[in-house]
Order: sequence, then structure tokens, then C-alpha cells
Amino acid sequence: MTEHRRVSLLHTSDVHLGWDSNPLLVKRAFTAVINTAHKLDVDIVIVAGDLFDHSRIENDVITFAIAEMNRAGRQVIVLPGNHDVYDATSVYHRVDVEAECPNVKLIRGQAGEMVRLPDKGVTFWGKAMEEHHPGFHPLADVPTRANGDWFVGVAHGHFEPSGAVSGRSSPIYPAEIASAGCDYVALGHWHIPLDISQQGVRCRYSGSPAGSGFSDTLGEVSIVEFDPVEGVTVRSQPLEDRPPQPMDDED
Ligand SMILES: [Mn+2]
Repeated sequence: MTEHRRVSLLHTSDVHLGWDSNPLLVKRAFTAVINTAHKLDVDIVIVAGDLFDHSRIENDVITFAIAEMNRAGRQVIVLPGNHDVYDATSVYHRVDVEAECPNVKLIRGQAGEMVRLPDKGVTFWGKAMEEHHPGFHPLADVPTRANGDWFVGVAHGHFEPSGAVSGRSSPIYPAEIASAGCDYVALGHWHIPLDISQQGVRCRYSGSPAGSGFSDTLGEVSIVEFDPVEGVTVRSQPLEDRPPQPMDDED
């Protein structure tokens, strides 16, 4: 633990940019996420799947996402989910988000990929979803942590509280969370925020920033703080639906 540094994360998921039923709402929600990252001055933003609603989105939606992720001005980790799967027709083949946003790291490894941010002292692990089906296990076979970093799992899938095989796609089981060996597991797919920590392993669905009902009231994000003394603290942060003031945007 002595190697650990103080670091903070903003965890969101299920932004669904390009959602045809209310494209302005989901844009507003993502803007509020980036504003919150600035306001709280977090070190890292995680998008745990479904940044985009589908692969046929208009180019202006991609342009918007790129601009907002650049505006984040800090490291952004993006995991593909079931709405923006990393398959042959993926939206992530239409744009090289890492080339357009040098601060973005897209998790592309379908068998699992480690992403290390040495200057932050955090290592992430996640699997890019190629197909949303019962045989895909987003949180299976998490490797043992390889260094003294904080270790964060990122996964997009359906939590099965009973631990039983139900036939649902992309299942995540309580035992997988408990044995993941992570300091925090950032989940996406459920639009409601929910803490599902297991046997001391902190784990949470952040919920959609557009709110669970995708109505006019925005939702929340999860703020995770790692501290060498205090350990891991997690809290929800309601999103403010107001345009940023110029003074809020410094740095
Ligand atoms: Mn999903």
C-alpha cells in the first residue's frame, strides 16, 4: 500500500450519445459530466460502456463526443459496451478517438487489456465487448495486479445477484467481483446507480448521466477517491444541469 498515491476518478457509463428519441438530452448529460470533472478536478474520467447509442450515429455526434472529451482536459478511459460494441462495424472504426483526443485511452482488447497510467499510479483492466451474448463474461479472468498501483476493473454487463446462470447476455457474478482483486470495479449497463460491492471489493453501477428514466432530470456520476491512508471512498455526485461559467473552465 505504501506505493499508493492519492488519486480521484469520475465514473460514468451509458451516455448513449446519438439516442434518436432525445439526442439533445444525452448531449446535455455528457456536457454535465465533463463540467463535473472540471468542477471537482478529478484526475481521471471512466466511461464504462455505451458512450454511443449505436454504430449508425451521425458524424456530428462523433464530433461532439470528441470535442467534449478533449474539453475534459484529463485522462479519459473508454470501454465499449453493447450499444457501441467493438465489432467490425464499430463506431470506433469510424473515428480513431485516441488520435483525435490524446487524453483518451480506448480499451480494445477483447480478451482483456491492462491500461497503466504510471503518472497517476492507477492500472485499469477491462474487456472490449465484441458481441453482447451469454458467453461473454465481462469480469471473468481478471489478471492478478502486476504492480503497486491502485487497480481498477471496468466492465459492461448484467449483474446476476443470485450467481446463477440465467441466459442473460454479458453476465457479471458476485463471486467474480469478490475475487477480482481490484480496489474498485466500475460497471456499466444498468442505468440506475447501484452499489453492489462484494466481500470488501468496492463495485458500483454509476447509472446513466441522463438519469435512469432518460427524462428531463439529469442523473448522477460516481466519484471514487483513493487515498493511501483512508483507502477507497465512493460517493454519488448529482449532475448540475447548468452551463459552465467561464471561471469554472480554467485549466
Ligand atoms: Mn449497455
